[in-house]
Formats: sequence, structure tokens, C-alpha cells
Amino acid sequence: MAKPVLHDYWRSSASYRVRIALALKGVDYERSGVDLAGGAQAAADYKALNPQGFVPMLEVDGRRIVQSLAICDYLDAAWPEPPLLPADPADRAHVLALAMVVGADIHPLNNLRVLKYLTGPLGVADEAKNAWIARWISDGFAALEAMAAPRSGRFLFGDAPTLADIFLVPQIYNARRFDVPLDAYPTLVRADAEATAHPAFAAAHPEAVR
Ligand SMILES: N[C@@H](CCC(=O)N[C@@H](CS)C(=O)NCC(=O)O)C(=O)O
Repeated sequence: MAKPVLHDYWRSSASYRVRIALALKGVDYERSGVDLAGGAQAAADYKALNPQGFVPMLEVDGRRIVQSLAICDYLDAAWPEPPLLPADPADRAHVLALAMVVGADIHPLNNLRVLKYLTGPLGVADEAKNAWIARWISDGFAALEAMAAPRSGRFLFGDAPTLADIFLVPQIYNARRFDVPLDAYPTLVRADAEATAHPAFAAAHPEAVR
């Protein structure tokens, strides 16, 4: 197998998820930067590869895989150790649900194109844009805290990192970037601290790949 190539952007949280999964699996890969700040994701050459105009995208043996959840699922199938999801079907559904609070319900509302639409065509001021970001992170984190706390351990579920932590850590990074208070989410903050100290999460951190 040729070395996989990850098309990503250092500060993209969906890319950060995939970098964590790759590092946890110990996969040797190359990065190809897509400059979101400069609009490279919308250029015709990139959209010909990924019609959604998003990062991340993983190229493996001539195949292109998009959507961070699908990429993580691919990595888990191709490199089963360590597993990203528990084996028990109900536990697996629980961990996927935690990840989806972030991936499906928080992150899409604060995506770059959404924020650009707010501040551009809708004429929303920066202060209101930041309130929008904080609103959806806080709303999602409050639910995530309540869902995760009863079954958390050192990590969001149990004592080893799972897909839930892979989705949580980049979203906490985003929350801190936008000064969203996190005091009300002790389980999330604890799991984030534990994960951040893990070498695979550290290697994937935006500042480590910038
Ligand atoms: N659901 C997608 C979301 C990907 C996504 O939103 N990527 C962002 C960066 S975090 C992006 O490429 N945004 C480009 C834009 O909004 O123009 C996934 O999980 O991969």
C-alpha cells in the first residue's frame, strides 16, 4: 500500500479528528495542505477531487475518502488496533452518539462557510457571530456532559480513547479559540486534559502540524 495522503488544514477541527485517528493507529502518512483561509477548498481543482469542497480527504491507493466519520471508520476497519469503538453494540452506539453530538449537531453550525454567510450576505456583526458560535457549542456541550458523565472514565467513555474523544478534543480546541466558558462541563474538560496528554493527540494538535 502506498503511503496515505491526508488533505487537510492545520486548524480545521474535522481534519484534526482524522490526524488523531491516524496517530492512534500508528499509520505513516503524508499531508497535503489545503489553505482554507485562502479559499483553496473552493478552487476547481480541489472540488474536482472532493465535490463538497471540504477537508479532510484521505487518498489511499488511488481511492479518495471524504467525511471525517467515514475516514475514521475506514481507518478502524483497515487498522483494527487499537479499536476506536467498543465491541458491545449498545456501548458502540453510545460512543457514536457522543461523537455525533459534536460532528452532526455542533460543528456544522459553526463551519467556515456558515460563519462567512452570516457575516457576508446576512450582514451579521462579529460580536453576534461570536454569540452564535458560543450558543451552539454551549448547547451541545451541555447535552454531551449529561450524556457522557455516567459512563465516563479517564476518557469520555471508559479508560481508553474512543471516537468520542477524537471528536471532542478538536471541538474543545475550537471552544477555547472563541473564549467559550467550559466550567459547566467538568467531564468534557477532564477527558480533554487526559487526551491532550496522550502522544497521539499531541502529535495531531494544530500547533504541532502548523
Ligand atoms: N462533515 C464534514 C465536515 C467537514 C468540514 O466542515 N470541514 C471544514 C473545515 S473543519 C471545511 O472544509 N470548511 C470549508 C468551508 O467551509 O469552506 C466532515 O466531518 O468531514
